[in-house]
Amino acid sequence: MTVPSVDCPKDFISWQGYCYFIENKDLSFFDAHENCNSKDSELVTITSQSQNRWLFELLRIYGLSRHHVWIGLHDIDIENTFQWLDGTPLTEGFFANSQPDNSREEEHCGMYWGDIGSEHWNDAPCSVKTKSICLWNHDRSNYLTYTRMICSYSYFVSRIFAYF
Ligand SMILES: [Ca+2]
Repeated sequence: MTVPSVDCPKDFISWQGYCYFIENKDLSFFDAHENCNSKDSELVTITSQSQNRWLFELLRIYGLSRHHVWIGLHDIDIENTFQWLDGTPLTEGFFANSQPDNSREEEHCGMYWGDIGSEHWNDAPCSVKTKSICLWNHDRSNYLTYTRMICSYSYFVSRIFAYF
């Protein structure tokens, strides 16, 4: 497969034309989102099983296969309708068999599930402080996408404060 070459920012890892950053600090989903934004990036959007497996292998290399790791997935707007922070709807999810379960009706954010140590996901309370993965917004010229991110960000902030 031919993929476009890309020069990643410092500390980002290149794969298939995209750049990823593993954040080792323990942050809530919202703080992880802000932390990614401070690096011109967003919590990661995952759109294929190959990408999902590669990211989990990366976590394993970093010694994080048994840690929870935030990805950019949430169902804050509509319960059990998951979407990515960049506004992309979830088309193919890789949740663990028992998930998402919205336990205690307070789980609205998506993560690699450290409990099971595989590439499968769990929905968890957004307030959990744990690791995260950022995906660099290398297409800064796409004004429409960027504007949509800012709009959804404002909405996201207003919603998240309603929860906490
Ligand atoms: Ca869950």
